[in-house]
Amino acid sequence: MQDGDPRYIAQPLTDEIYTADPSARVWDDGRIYIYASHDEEVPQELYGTADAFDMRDYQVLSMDRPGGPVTVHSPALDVAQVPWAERQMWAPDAAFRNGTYYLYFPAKDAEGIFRIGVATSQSPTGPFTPQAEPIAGSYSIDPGILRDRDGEHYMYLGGIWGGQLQRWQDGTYDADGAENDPTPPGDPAIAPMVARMAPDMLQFAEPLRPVRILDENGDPLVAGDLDRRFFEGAWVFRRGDTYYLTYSTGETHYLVYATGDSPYGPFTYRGRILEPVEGWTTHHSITEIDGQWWLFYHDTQLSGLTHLRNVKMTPLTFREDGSIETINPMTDVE
Ligand code: FUB
Repeated sequence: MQDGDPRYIAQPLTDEIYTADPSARVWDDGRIYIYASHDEEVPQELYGTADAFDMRDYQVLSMDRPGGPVTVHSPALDVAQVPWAERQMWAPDAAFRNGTYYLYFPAKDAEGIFRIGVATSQSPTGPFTPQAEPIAGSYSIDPGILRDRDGEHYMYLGGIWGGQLQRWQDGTYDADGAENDPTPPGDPAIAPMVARMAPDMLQFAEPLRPVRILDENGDPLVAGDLDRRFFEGAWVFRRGDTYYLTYSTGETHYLVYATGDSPYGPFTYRGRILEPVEGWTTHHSITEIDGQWWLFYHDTQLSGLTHLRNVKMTPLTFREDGSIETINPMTDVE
C-alpha cells in the first residue's frame, strides 16, 4: 500500500488479506519473505475470545526490498492438509537448511492441545508438505527459529493464557489447568522454552528447557511484573556477540527485549521495543536487511477489530551500547 493514514508511523504491507504475527526472513536470493498468520472473519459471538483467532492457512508475503511492491503468494499450507491439526493455525516461522525450506506452525490437535508442526518445500513460498505428526515433545504456540553463526538452529516457543504454556509446567499437559496464568505474583514468571533442532530440522535434538529472564539485579522476573514478564511471541536474533530475546508482554501490550551471551540464556531485561499498537495482540520479528535493522509488527489499522490484523514494518535503531530505541507506533498527527 502506498498512501495511508498519517496517524500511523507505518502503513499495512498489504490490504489483499488480513495478516498478523510476521516472521520476516531474507534467504539467499536476497528477497524478503514474511511468514505470517492469515486472519479471517469469524462469527460475532467469538469476538474478543481466543477462538476468534481461527486461522486456517498460511500465505507468504514477499518483496524485493523495503518499500517495494508486496506479493501475496497462493496458500502455502492449509489446515486440511495437516493430518494431526484441527484448527487455529497461529503464528508461524520458517528456516532454510539442507536446500529445503521449513515452515513451523502451531495448531490445535483433535484434543484441543496446541502442538508445533513442520512442513517442507523446495520453494520459500511453498506449497509446503506437512509431516504426519507434530514435532515430538512440542507444545504451546509461537515457534521462532534462531540460526546461529555456527549453523545450529534453535526453536523458541510458548505463550501463556490461550497459548496453554501454563498447563505444561510439570512437563505434561494438565487438561484441567488454568485458562490464564495461575502463578502467584511474587513467584518467577513462566518462561518461554527453547530446544536445539536436530540436523534434519524435523525434530528437537534435546528436550525443551526454560529460558530464564532476569531483572537488573539478576533475579528472575516475577509473574506480577506485567510490564516486563514473558507472555508470548519469543523472537531471538544475534547482533555481534549478543543474543536478543524479544517478546510480547500480553495484557500490557508491549514488545520488550532482554539480552544474553548464549542462545539458552539467561537473558537480562533491557527495555521496550514498541509501545502498544491498536488491537489487543502485539507480535513481531526483527531482521537485518542490507545493514539496516527492521521491526516487523502488526496492528488493526484496516479493520479496527482485534482478530483482523495487518502487518507492517518500520526501521529499528540500536544505540552504541546495544540498547534499542523505543518506537511509538502512532504519530502525533490527529
Ligand atoms: O495470531 C494468534 C496469536 O495471537 C499468536 O500466536 C500470538 O502471538 C498473538 O499474536
